[in-house]
Amino acid sequence: MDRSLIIKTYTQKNDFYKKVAEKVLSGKGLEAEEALRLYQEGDLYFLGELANAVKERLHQKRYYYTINRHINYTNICAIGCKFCGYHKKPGEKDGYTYTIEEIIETLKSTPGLKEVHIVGGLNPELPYEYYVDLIRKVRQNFPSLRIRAFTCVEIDWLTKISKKSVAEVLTELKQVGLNSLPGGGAEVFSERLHQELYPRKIGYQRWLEIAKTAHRLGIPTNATLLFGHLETEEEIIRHLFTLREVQQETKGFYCFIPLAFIPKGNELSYLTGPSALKVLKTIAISRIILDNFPHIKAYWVFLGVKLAQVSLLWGADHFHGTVIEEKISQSMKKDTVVQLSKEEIERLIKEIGGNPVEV
Ligand code: V47
Ligand code: SF4
Repeated sequence: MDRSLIIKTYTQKNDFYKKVAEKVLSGKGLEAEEALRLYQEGDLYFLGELANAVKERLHQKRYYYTINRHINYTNICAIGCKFCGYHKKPGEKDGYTYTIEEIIETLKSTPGLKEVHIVGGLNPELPYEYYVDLIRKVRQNFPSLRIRAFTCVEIDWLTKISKKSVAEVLTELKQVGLNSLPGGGAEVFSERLHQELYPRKIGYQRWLEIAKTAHRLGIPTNATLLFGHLETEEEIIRHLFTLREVQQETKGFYCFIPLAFIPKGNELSYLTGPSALKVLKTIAISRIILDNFPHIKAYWVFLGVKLAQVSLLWGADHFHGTVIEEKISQSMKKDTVVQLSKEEIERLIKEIGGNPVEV
């Protein structure tokens, strides 16, 4: 079926669908109440077609991926979020920290790398110099590698251990070679959930303040949403509209990554995690609301390869990358694939009618 006919069929029988389709297709933003109703009541296919229309307006049939590798430099974390199965408390068995030399050796053993994604826990034993030296040495050894490192949560931690300001820390990291920040640690922009699930981590006001400072200094950042646990639909929509407003102001966000909660190995393991339907609707509503974000990422490591592939038809345009060794999900899903080849990613994209673009 011609996909534009799907929208036509829906809008003919429903005034609400007609109104939102007109707004979304003409590039006018939805009101928060309209977006919430669309997310709550909108049919899965209708949401998918609208999101795909936004995606095609921005990228046509192009779908992006990169040859990348994750380095989770330490799993020791003083914070302990309830949803995290990755961290170990300081002093606990099975805690690890990589030396900078080990990290350089690991990167040398991965040919063809375009990007490295470096994140870790908040380890009280690591001095500020470790972080700066890590970026400096990675840059010295790999002059053209894109270094995406340290979430806003880690940047806040660095300000505390160095007694420097956010701008000072970011400027120093940029000077030694940092290119951008990953989007982790945003969780859900809700004070209720902050208190309930991660009270020792920075709240969303601080997370946004750090992201805005990075943008002002010419450092692009990503943004995430952790969904499928105890959040409400209203909280998801508020999170998305908050990001949309900040992006209007700074234009510094590059990619939005809706992270599907994995209910394993953590204090919320009694939950089921989001259904495939919830995942697709969340990716679609993200693409519709965040039409000022360049990219929506299908993070296959958390979604699973099959659902990530389908989500490329529901508004996502970025398949993240080849990944290799991602310990956050490995700690929760022991059987997860943590590496895809360039050829596999290209095949998955071509199978849904897309043109793969390596970035
Ligand atoms: O901030 C923790 C989340 C994030 C769980 O910027 C969990 O390109 C699901 O942010 N189930 C880290 N999620 C990962 C992250 C990320 C991943 C890929 C790409 C990018 C990017 C960023 O993982 C944490 C937290 O929100 N997380 N525990 C869990 N049980
Ligand atoms: Fe620590 Fe990050 Fe895990 Fe929270 S999500 S416990 S901050 S490693």
